[in-house]
Amino acid sequence: MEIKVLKDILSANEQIAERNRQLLNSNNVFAVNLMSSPGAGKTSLILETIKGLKGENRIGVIEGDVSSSLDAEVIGKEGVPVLQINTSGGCHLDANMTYTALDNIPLKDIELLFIENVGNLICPAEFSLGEHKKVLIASIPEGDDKPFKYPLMFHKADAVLINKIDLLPYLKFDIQTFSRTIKGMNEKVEIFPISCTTGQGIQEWVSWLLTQLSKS
Ligand SMILES: Nc1nc2c(ncn2[C@@H]2O[C@H](COP(=O)(O)OP(=O)(O)OP(=O)(O)O)[C@@H](O)[C@H]2O)c(=O)[nH]1
Ligand SMILES: [Mg+2]
Repeated sequence: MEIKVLKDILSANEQIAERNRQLLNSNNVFAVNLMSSPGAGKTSLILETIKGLKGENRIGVIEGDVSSSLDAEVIGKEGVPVLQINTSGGCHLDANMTYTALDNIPLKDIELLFIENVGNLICPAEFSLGEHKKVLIASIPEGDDKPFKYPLMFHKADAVLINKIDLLPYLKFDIQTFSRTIKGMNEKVEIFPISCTTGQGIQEWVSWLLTQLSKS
């Protein structure tokens, strides 16, 4: 019985996610669902990506947090449309919250929409938002065992960014083994080692993103 309830919730979410996808497509908006554990670097990545795109693409951002509008305030300083969703305790965004946000952000002025999910490696993986790509940030301080502990997230990601590689000299993290593990779970996944602090790897990530945008 409990399994049925969960299935019903997920299938209701999937229907709204499909409506979101149609709304995004009809406005020519390409949406990226950005997921990670708290503090892995989602907001930093959005800032570095805005910088890397050099004003050549029309960007919008939806910020999901349990509480506060701190991230939206930081992004707002870049002069791009930004909307904060507070989940009031909820540990992930869902398609319905995203639908409300899409109704309140100027889609006509946006071609690339980042949706920063709530910092959490478990629940966001279950709930589609209607995005075109799921991007996961894993960071060096979290350790290289996370694909074993949170497999669904790694299984569903279209791209995994390994952030904070500037910290590799100080922490134990084997990038080659980590990458091999993820590829073993999800052979189509793209992997980019990056540092939002030094800018290393950001250009490669931005190139991939622009290729996905041009294919959409
Ligand atoms: N050393 C280092 N620190 C980084 C890097 N990227 C982000 N940080 C720092 O990590 C902390 C968290 O970064 P955020 O971008 O706020 O992370 P987040 O995933 O958006 O965090 P939440 O929204 O709270 O889940 C900040 O202090 C950043 O300055 C990096 O590449 N290297
Ligand atoms: Mg953030």
